[in-house]
Amino acid sequence: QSTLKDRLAELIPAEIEHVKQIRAQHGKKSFGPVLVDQLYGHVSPSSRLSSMRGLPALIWDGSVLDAEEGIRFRGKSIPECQELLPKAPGGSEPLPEGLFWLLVTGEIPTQEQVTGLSRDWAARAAIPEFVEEILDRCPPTLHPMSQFSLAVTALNHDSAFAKAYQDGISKKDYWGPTFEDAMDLIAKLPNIAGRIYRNVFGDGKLPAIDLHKDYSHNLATLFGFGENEAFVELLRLYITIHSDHEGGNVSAHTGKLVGSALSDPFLAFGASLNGLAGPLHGLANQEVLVWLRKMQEKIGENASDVAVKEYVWSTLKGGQVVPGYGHAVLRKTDPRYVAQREFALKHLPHDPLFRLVGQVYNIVPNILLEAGKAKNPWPNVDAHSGVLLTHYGLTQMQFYTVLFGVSRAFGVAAQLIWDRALGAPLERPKSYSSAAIEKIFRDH
Ligand code: NMX
Ligand code: MLT
Repeated sequence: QSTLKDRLAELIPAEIEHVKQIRAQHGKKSFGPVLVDQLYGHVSPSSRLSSMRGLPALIWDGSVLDAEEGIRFRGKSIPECQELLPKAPGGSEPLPEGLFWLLVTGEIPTQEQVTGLSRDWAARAAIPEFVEEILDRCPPTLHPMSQFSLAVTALNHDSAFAKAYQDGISKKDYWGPTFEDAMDLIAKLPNIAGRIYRNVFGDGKLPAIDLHKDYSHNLATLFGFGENEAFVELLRLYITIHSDHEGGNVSAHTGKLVGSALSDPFLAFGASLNGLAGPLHGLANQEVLVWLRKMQEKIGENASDVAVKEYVWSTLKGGQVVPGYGHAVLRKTDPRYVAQREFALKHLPHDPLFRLVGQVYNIVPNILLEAGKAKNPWPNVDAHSGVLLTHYGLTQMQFYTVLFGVSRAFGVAAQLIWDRALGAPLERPKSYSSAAIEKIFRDH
């Protein structure tokens, strides 16, 4: 059985040649015009082209997002991944270990290869004592995402890449220690996330990682839900669908940008987490639950459609966004929302909060269309995730984005490995002053 690193070593030379070929054939071809509006971002409600929206600027083979169809991981849709990727014994959701193998190699792994990854990550899971101390000293009032980012950044202390760079590693070998750091990063996140959860919401005591269990099972155990097989299955699905969303989203792009300075994967992913912590990106999963709870407080638990409509309008009239709705790229209901809805229909069809989410789904898109601003009135991944976690007892909504972060590490780590393997250079787009724009176009 080849390990992931052996398989990568086989794939990299061919991919370097492949990229050379593409560049020789198409390297000097234009990819279309860039409008001045795209540089400014927010211009005016009537001629609005958001910041760099749609600007072709990045290469990432791991996943591609189609505005109508949603995400495909190495060409595979979410239902295809659910069907093809290996599962836990007795389980029906894909193991995220398999998704990582797919993101890195483009290949569906065998059950043995996936078990090998589970074992490898469990063996690497311990975090340094000083990182435990950093977390233990954080006030419980510090947002879990800030704690998460602090701890991930601190893992840079033991970075194989940073050390190899100091020791004078050759460029062509960068990917090796990057791979080791990427594996360590993913492996150590459960202990970090578990510690934050137990410190902020529990008694600070943490069970040990089981070397024979899969990643999601260990993660669930660290939160105290390891005995609940349905919750473990939810985590498997959750991590898989949140792992990657092509290269341009804030967290993935930030990781790539920071990694391009040859900052190691811990520093790069720490930066990703800071982007994910924003309410227009990953924090939206927390915001959805906060918004739903406020709605329930205001209009009661079994409110009429009319009352829900009024509440949605009051959100918009208050100059706020409806969290969980809209997307920078998608123009249809997010297939990640659909996958979670199907999970809910199978496991918790009568949950009252799930029914509220369904009611909101029937109401919000029409209101956003009527309001006329949002380019996409449909729900995104965050509209659904918190309801599932709440159902199983993980009710602490401030923690939800940490779970998104654990998942997003899979995509960012895979991308960092390939960026170093393909010799991706320092990212440095050009910025212009308004005076320069006026000068360039004076005679046009
Ligand atoms: N509620 C109210 N207004 C909205 C919404 C919404 N859900 N979505 C977009 N708009 C507004 C947006 O604020 C903008 O208004 P203005 O011109 O006054 O600035 C206008 O519609 C046009 O925005 P778009 O071009 O449709 O959206 P953009 O690509 O700039 O932003 C999001 C995309 C996702 C940031 C935006 O849809 C949003 O704020 N959604 C709510 C927050 C959310 O769910 N974020 C999670 C995204 C997924 N993720 O996990 O990262
Ligand atoms: C994501 O998963 O990163 C979000 O849907 C945001 C995006 O794709 O821009």
